[in-house]
Amino acid sequence: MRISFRAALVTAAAALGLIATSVAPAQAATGYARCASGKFCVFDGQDGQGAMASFSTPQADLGAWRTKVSSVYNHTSYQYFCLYSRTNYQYIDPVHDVELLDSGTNVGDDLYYYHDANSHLDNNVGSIRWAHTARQCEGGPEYLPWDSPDVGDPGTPASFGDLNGDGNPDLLNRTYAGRLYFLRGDGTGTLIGAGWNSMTALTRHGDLNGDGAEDLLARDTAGKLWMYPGNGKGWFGARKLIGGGWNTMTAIQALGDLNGDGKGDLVARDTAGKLWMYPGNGKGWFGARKLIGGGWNVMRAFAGIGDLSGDGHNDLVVSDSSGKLWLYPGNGKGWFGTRKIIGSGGWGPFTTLRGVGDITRDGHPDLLAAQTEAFGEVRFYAGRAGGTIAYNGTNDYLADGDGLF
Ligand SMILES: [Ca+2]
Ligand SMILES: [Ca+2]
Ligand SMILES: [Ca+2]
Ligand SMILES: [Ca+2]
Repeated sequence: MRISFRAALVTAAAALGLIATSVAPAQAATGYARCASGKFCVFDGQDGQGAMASFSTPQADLGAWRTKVSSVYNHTSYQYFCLYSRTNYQYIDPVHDVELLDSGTNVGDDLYYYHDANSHLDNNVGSIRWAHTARQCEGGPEYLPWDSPDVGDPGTPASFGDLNGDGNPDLLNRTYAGRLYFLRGDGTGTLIGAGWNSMTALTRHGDLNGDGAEDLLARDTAGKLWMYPGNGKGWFGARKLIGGGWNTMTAIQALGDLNGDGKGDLVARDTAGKLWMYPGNGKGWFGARKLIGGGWNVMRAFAGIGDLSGDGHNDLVVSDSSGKLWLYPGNGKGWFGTRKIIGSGGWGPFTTLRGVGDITRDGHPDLLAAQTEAFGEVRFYAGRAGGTIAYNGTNDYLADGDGLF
């Protein structure tokens, strides 16, 4: 794992009360406010003072400014700015050779507080560029380059979790910038669209509108639930409004067919801890909901896993507040049989659980567990006969703001 150099540095600076504010000075003529919209600006004084140069394209070599930059201001639409003490964005693995500025919280800053693996950045910036994710500052793609080790292996092709119908389960990655990518498991990603940070919940698994392709559900900040019909190629058609009032739900999980009619269903937990089952009608929305449980506020992360227990009915995996992991076996009638513990503890940090289909091609669906905090591990657990799971390796690490669905 790469060292979270920036995170450590910023945390230490915050503890010492050293983080500079981004408040524009009253006199715009000499401060950060001089930096025009769309530009990245460098200053030879601290706090936006002194001479200024502004850029709208990446600079592989800052030239005469290499020994002058003491403060910077990000007025671009990119969340990240990447600063390198060397030219040509040189980055040395495994130690970060780059510093990142996040326009969301730190649009202007003095370089006095920053250094990379080579040297201090104050009066020593060789190259600059901007990015949607921290991953790009390190020379990677914006999206999580998920490379499933088993893609293309022989064995039974997966159907659960396969958005594009090639037999390999897929993931969706929402980046820090709210851009949604389709990850097919071969390390590549395809941009689906931008603006997805307006969604407070995303969930998929199962065909909701009866065309055979897996669909996506998303709740917006206003509490509206939208259905994005999968086109079977890894992206989605025009969304349709399912309904409003979904902000009363603290968990929303699609899990494929739960009641045995072949149509994708949904479970949702409300603020009172009640668990509701929304039966899909096969047309893209849901019939009358049914109460299927109470006391679910102790549950944390949810995953529609597919049929882990091996009885032909889709199941639910959830972690609880004590860090245990539970399998709730679907009974094929729309609710669950007696739950079974499949993880005795330590699941608390894994705030993201996802059913990822059968990536190991052994007929048992597998589980993804990720620590959503910055730079967290993405682990895979292989489903086993009898409804158990076994650790199957760490594939990747999340960057700030990554969501996986
Ligand atoms: Ca696929
Ligand atoms: Ca569909
Ligand atoms: Ca159903
Ligand atoms: Ca089952």
